[in-house]
Amino acid sequence: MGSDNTKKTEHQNIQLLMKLMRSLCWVILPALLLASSAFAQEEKPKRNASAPGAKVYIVRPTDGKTVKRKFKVIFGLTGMGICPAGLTAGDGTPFPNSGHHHLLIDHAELPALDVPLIGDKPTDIMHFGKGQTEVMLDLPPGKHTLQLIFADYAHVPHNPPVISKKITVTVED
Ligand SMILES: [Cu+2]
Repeated sequence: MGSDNTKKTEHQNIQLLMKLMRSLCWVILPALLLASSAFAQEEKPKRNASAPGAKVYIVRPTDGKTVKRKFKVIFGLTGMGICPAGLTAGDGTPFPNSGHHHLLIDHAELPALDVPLIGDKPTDIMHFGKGQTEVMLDLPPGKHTLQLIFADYAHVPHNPPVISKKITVTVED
C-alpha cells in the first residue's frame, strides 16, 4: 500500500516536472530568440554621424580624363577632418566628424556601408589610415572608375555616408 502511494507520488512528480518544463520552454525559447536577435544587432558596429553637408571628392584627375599608366589621385574633403585610423580620444571615444579616405577602383557597386570597409582581397578597398590625401596608382590601359568613401577610425562609413561621385578615367596605352 505504501509502495502504491510512492508510485503515485512519483508519477505526479514526473507529470509536474513535465508541465514545468513545458511552461519553461515558453519562457526560455522567446528569451533565446530575443537574445540572439540582440546579438545579431550587436554585430553591426555603431555608425558615427557625419557632419551635415560634408563632402568627399576627387580633386585630380577630373572625370573623363585620359591619364598615364602611373598617375596621381588627389582626395578632397570639406566639412570633416582627417584623423588616422584607430585613433580615439583618451576615453576610447572617436574624435567627432573625423575619419580617413578609402578608394574604390573599378567597383560596380558600393560595399556594405554598415560594417567596416573590408574588401574580398587586400587591394579591393584601399585604406588611407595614416591620413593620406593622395596616392600614385599604376593601372593597366583602358577605362577605370574611381570613387572615394570617407569612414571613421574603425573603417565604418558615417551616417549618412560621405561618398564621392564615381569618376571614369582612361589609362592610355
Ligand atoms: Cu579604413
